[in-house]
Amino acid sequence: MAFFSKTLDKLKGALRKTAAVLNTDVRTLFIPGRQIDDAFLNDTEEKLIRADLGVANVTRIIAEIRDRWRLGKIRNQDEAGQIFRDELVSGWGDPSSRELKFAARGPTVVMVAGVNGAGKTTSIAKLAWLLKNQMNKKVMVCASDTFRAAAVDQLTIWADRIGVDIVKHKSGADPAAVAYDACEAARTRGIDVLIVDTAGRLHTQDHLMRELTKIRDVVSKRIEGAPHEVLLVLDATTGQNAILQAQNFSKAVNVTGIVLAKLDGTAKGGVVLAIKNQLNIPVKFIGLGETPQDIETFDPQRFVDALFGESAAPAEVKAG
Ligand SMILES: Nc1nc2c(ncn2[C@@H]2O[C@H](COP(=O)(O)OP(=O)(O)OP(=O)(O)O)[C@@H](O)[C@H]2O)c(=O)[nH]1
Ligand SMILES: [Mg+2]
Repeated sequence: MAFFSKTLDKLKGALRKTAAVLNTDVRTLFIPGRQIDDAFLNDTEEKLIRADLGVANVTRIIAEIRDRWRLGKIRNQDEAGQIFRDELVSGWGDPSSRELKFAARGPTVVMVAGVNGAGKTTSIAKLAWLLKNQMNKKVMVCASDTFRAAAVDQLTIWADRIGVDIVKHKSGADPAAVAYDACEAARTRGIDVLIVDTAGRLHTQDHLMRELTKIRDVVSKRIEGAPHEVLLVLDATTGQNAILQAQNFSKAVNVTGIVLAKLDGTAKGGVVLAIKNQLNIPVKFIGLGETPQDIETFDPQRFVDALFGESAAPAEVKAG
C-alpha cells in the first residue's frame, strides 16, 4: 500500500519551514565543488540539530562524514551531502513494516491514541478518507473519546463529510462500552476497518492509561486479533518532545505505528528522521494539513527528497 499526492509539491510545501532552517536546500548546505573543512562540518552539524534531526542522529552522521574526509576518501561538500542523504534514507527497515496491518478476515480494528490536541481525531478523518477512497474499504469510526463534550460532535461531522459509519454514545459514557458496541456493529455490518478515537491523555495519568487498556481488552475479546493496529498520533510541532511521548506511551500500550501530524508549517519536521534512531516504532503516516486529503504514507526517500529540495521522479498514486 502506498498513497501519495501526485507530485512532491505538496510535501515540499509542507516542509518549507523545516527546509528554511536548513538554509533552503541541500544545494546550499552542501555546495558542489567546495571543499570540506572543519568550519563546514561544525556549521552543518549545528544547522541539522536546529531542524530537530536529533543530536545523536546528527552527531553520528557528521562523525561518519568527518572520518571519511580525514581518511581522504571524500573532499567535496557534495560528496558529504550524498553520504548524509544516504544515511537518512537507510535503516528504516522493510517498507512493509510501514503498511497498515489488516485482519485476515473480519473487521480490522485500529485504535488511535495520543496526548491532548496531538491531532488524533483529524488523523482518523484522514485515515477514514484514505481507506475508503483509495483502498475501497468499508470504514466505521467509533467515538470512544467521551470525555470532552465536543469530541463526539467533531467525529460525527467528519464521518458525515467523508461518508463513513459512526458508533457513538452520549458524552460521559464509558469509552470501553462504546468500543464494545462498535465491534458488534462492525461485525454485523460487514465493516472492513473500524477506527477507534480515544480521548487525549498523558502517560502520567494512570487512570486514563488504564482506560486505554480497558478499551483494548474489550476490543480484543470481541474481534479476533484486535486491535490490529495501535497508532500513536504525535504532533510534529513539539519536536523532540514527541519522541518522549512515544517512549512513554509505548510503556503502557503496544504502539504499532506512528502518525506524525502537523508536519506542515513546522520548522521541526526533521523530528521524523530522529524517530528512526530513537524509537523502534515505524512511522506509518504523516499529516500535512487540516483536511482529510492531507495525509501521506511515510516514505523515507520521498521525505528526504522533499526536505532537501531534490527533484524526484513523480510518485505514482497507487491503491491496494
Ligand atoms: N496544520 C495542521 N493541523 C492539524 C493537523 N492535524 C490536526 N491538526 C489540527 O490540530 C488541532 C487538533 O486536532 P484534533 O484532531 O482535534 O486533535 P486531537 O488529538 O483529537 O485532540 P483531543 O481530542 O482534544 O485530544 C485541530 O485544530 C486540527 O485541525 C495537521 O496535519 N496539520
Ligand atoms: Mg480528538
